[in-house]
Amino acid sequence: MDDCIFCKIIRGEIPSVKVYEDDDVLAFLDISQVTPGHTLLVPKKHVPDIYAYDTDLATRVFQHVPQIARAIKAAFPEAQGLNICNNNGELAYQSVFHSHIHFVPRYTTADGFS
Ligand code: DGP
Repeated sequence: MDDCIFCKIIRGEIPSVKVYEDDDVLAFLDISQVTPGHTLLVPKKHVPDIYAYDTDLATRVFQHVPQIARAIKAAFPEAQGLNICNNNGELAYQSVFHSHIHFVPRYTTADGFS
């Protein structure tokens, strides 16, 4: 997809901070860090949302979820929780229509948690 921002990141046309990469997926830091370590996992194949996955692609992408979670936990040991989510559709707050999985580490703070 020529004008897809995540396809441009995958092609290296836009810089990103890479967390993991193989033939099927790329994980990189979200530009809008909800908390430190906020990471996105994307398939290299352009699919707009979860409805476009076949079983093979789902396996190739989602098999990496525990591995990325462990990498974030190791890199941000002060995080005491981790949200993993996948937004589908504008009503569900999807803003980039190249499917992606969010990993948002959670921290205790003086005020409570972030
Ligand atoms: P969502 O709202 O679920 O579609 O999340 C899209 C995320 O993509 C959002 O948290 C910000 C992130 N994002 C958008 N553009 C860029 C970019 O150019 N680089 C990086 N690293 N992240 C981006």
